Amino acid sequence: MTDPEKPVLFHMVPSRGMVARWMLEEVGVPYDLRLLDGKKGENRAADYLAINPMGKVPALRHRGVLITENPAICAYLADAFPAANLAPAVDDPRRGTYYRWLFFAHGCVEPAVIDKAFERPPVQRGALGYGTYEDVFDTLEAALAPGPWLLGEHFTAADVIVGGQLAWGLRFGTVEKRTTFVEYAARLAERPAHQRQTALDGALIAAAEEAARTA
Ligand SMILES: N[C@@H](CCC(=O)N[C@@H](CS)C(=O)NCC(=O)O)C(=O)O
Repeated sequence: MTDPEKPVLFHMVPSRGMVARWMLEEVGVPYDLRLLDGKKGENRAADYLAINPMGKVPALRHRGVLITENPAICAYLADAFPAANLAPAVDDPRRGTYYRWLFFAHGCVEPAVIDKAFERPPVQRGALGYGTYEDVFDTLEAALAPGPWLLGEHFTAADVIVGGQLAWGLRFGTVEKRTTFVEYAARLAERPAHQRQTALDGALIAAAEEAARTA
């Protein structure tokens, strides 16, 4: 019998699910993992499509509800487990700043980074939600410059999402190695929850590589 109070993460490695898992580690509650093998097409099999018709990970099930989209998962977890203090209270004016960066992450940073990675030709600045790549990263740099986190001293779910995207971009060369970004990523990497997630997912990646080698 599964406990509806225990979050279940539908996950693959490597994937954006690693950011959701980092968030679960920040929250610090027990969770179950359903690991899918993308190489075997498990995320496109009927039983998973019944869970998420997009065939994408991450997906989170909690209290009988399914949540997809990384920022939604992170924001949901912050609210569902308020003791972890990963979001400003609903009546705190800084909730506005928090929403701003959560949505900026998905609406601006993610498409800018992906367009860059796949060398998609630029379209009109006015028509593109994120404007230009430079606008996105200049804006983010200014927001991160005071530090240590997007909301100053308060580390929130917005840092998990933005930080996850920046770390990916720095690693794969789609985000410029500006000092502000590099130092922010280094601070994030020092977080115990981030280190736990990296070790746990690193072990899964190593096991998958070993299985592929010996297959
Ligand atoms: N908009 C989704 C994107 C999720 C996504 O694209 N996940 C990739 C892994 S990084 C995936 O599941 N790919 C497998 C596929 O589409 O078949 C989110 O932010 O959570």
